[in-house]
Amino acid sequence: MTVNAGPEYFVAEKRYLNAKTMEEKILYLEEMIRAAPKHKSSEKFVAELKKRLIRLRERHEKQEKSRKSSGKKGIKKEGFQIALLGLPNSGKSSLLSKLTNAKPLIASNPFNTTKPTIGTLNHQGIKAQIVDLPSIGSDFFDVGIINTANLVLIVIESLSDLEKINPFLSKANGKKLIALNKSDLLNQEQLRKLNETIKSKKLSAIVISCLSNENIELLKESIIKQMDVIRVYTKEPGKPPTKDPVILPTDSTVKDIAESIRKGFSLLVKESRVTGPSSRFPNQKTGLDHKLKDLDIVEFHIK
Ligand SMILES: Nc1nc2c(ncn2[C@@H]2O[C@H](COP(=O)(O)OP(=O)(O)OP(=O)(O)O)[C@@H](O)[C@H]2O)c(=O)[nH]1
Ligand SMILES: [Mg+2]
Repeated sequence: MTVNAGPEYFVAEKRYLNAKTMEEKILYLEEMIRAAPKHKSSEKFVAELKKRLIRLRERHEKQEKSRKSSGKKGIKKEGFQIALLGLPNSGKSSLLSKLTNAKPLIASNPFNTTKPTIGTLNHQGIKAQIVDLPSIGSDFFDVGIINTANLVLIVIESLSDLEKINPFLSKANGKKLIALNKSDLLNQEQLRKLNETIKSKKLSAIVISCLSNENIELLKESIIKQMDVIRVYTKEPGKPPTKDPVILPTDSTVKDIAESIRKGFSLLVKESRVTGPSSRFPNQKTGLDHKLKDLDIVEFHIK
């Protein structure tokens, strides 16, 4: 610089030249403009700096726009959507790899995930889309999917993490479930206390470990419970039940499952027998209006 400037200007300029991100560049350029001499002879110089600032801001805005749209691009909501929310390193990507077929990047350094990554949970025929998100605090974190997901799975290492996470849930429309990860790092006493606190605070939380697999199956079951669907098997007399269940909304009836086999099928039913959580005893004879429960088996005798 040819004009006389004070030391503040040079400090800002040095920071500007060493800035690693666009945000930092903008910040220090603003400081340079503030600290630049205000006399007549430097007018042209200051005008140049301001022009540079405008160009930087424009470039930054463009970058932000494309970053945000690329973050969401490819994330099409398919059926029931679950979003993973948490602080850096809590184990979201590890959990995605445990619950789905996805192979995300997992590493011991934080902020490894830089874009939403999808996997499909397929638990006994019930499917859900799971989206692993960049951690809170990441440049790439975007709250959009958290707000619209059917279920936010909050992945934490300690209950105290919830304080930092709660502000990001203020507009979340879906249900919430907490996965308290890394239980393998706790001793018996710590585990006992943790479970006690969860119980006394009535938190919807499950203590899991992606390392030892503790409670991963239980977590899957809890997710399914949040989906408000039931799995019902059908069978023909004298034959074993179907391998894959029929997925129905909760509160579905024997008539609903009959109709799901084939439209009009319920009219052909002479007798239906239910074995499972909704029956008082195995092979209970029921009417078409009998309300089914998850994991029931329905046997149809037709006319
Ligand atoms: N001991 C232990 N370590 C775990 C467990 N789950 C994950 N980790 C480790 O924690 C680190 C972070 O795991 P990630 O799954 O990458 O965490 P993340 O939440 O996706 O983190 P970022 O996306 O990088 O912010 C890795 O070193 C994992 O191996 C667990 O249950 N127990
Ligand atoms: Mg990750």
